[in-house]
Amino acid sequence: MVVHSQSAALDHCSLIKTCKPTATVFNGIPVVNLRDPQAKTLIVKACEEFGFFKLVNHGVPMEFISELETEALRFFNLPQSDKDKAGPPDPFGYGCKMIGSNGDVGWVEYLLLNTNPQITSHQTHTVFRENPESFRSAVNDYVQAVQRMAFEVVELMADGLRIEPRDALSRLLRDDKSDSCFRLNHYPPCPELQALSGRNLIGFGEHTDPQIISVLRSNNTSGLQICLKDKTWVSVPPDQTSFFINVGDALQVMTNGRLRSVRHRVLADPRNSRLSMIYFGGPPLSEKIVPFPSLMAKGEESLYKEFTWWEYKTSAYKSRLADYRLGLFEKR
Ligand code: GA4
Repeated sequence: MVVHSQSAALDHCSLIKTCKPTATVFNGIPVVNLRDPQAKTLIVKACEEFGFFKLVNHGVPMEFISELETEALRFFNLPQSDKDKAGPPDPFGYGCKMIGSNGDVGWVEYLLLNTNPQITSHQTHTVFRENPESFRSAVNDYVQAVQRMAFEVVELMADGLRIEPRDALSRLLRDDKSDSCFRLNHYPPCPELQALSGRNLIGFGEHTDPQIISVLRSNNTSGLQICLKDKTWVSVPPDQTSFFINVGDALQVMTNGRLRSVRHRVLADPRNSRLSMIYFGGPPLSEKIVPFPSLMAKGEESLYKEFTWWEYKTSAYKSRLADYRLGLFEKR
């Protein structure tokens, strides 16, 4: 995304919503040390209260993180015409400003990638065709390490919730047919708009993630905000050495509403570019998304109608970013 002049920048911005940078910086984000013997209890508590927590001592090698950051920045710094060759994101590939296919826009450019090895040959021809092998290998090393860590996190969740067997969740993410994906988001700075209006551009509008779990890592530029239970928006202080874990809609249903999927958004920073990398762990398309029986109290009924991940995903992809997607599947 190359900004040539102030007026060109503002042209680009006209469709993108802005927001006063007023949300308070929140220092109450729960922090979980993956090696803490209490981790399972702390994870469940954080996911019940916020649907969100910060993970430290996660075991993902820092070199994988910095290699991918270098490769991703090299890609996003290419001329626009080169990046466009890796698009459009239908469903995987490079996208710029347009999010999904129903009219959502944001001050962001991104690469959406599949993590399923059966589909990656398609990516080889689109995304990685014009890019060095070092990019593909940095993505693979990073995604594999983050997946291993995510499997451990959801096993701890299952333990903490007394879901049996303890791999009831992780087996969905480990499955060869797991419908998981990976996203690199780049939010360029936009100083002109900030100077003129005192407002920040919305990089990625408010939404919940449809999958089971999302694992986010960003550079040290702020921008991520989460919505608390009382509906106030707070800014999450960035931490480039840690991961942030989000509960997704599917996990909210599988725990019959005990864990809540977190509404979040990203504001672009006027001065610094933000780069984030997110793994979205989803189940196989044919998987029924229903509450785990071992978690239900005697006589407790599901709050949701029965549906498969394919049905939920199809419905999600027809929705606008900010929609409350679970509403269609609630019993009432
Ligand atoms: C939000 C989470 C992931 O980034 C994503 C997004 C997807 C897209 O960018 O194409 C969606 C969005 C996300 C939810 C509603 C639909 C689909 C954009 C959109 C408007 C890849 C996903 O799985 O769902």
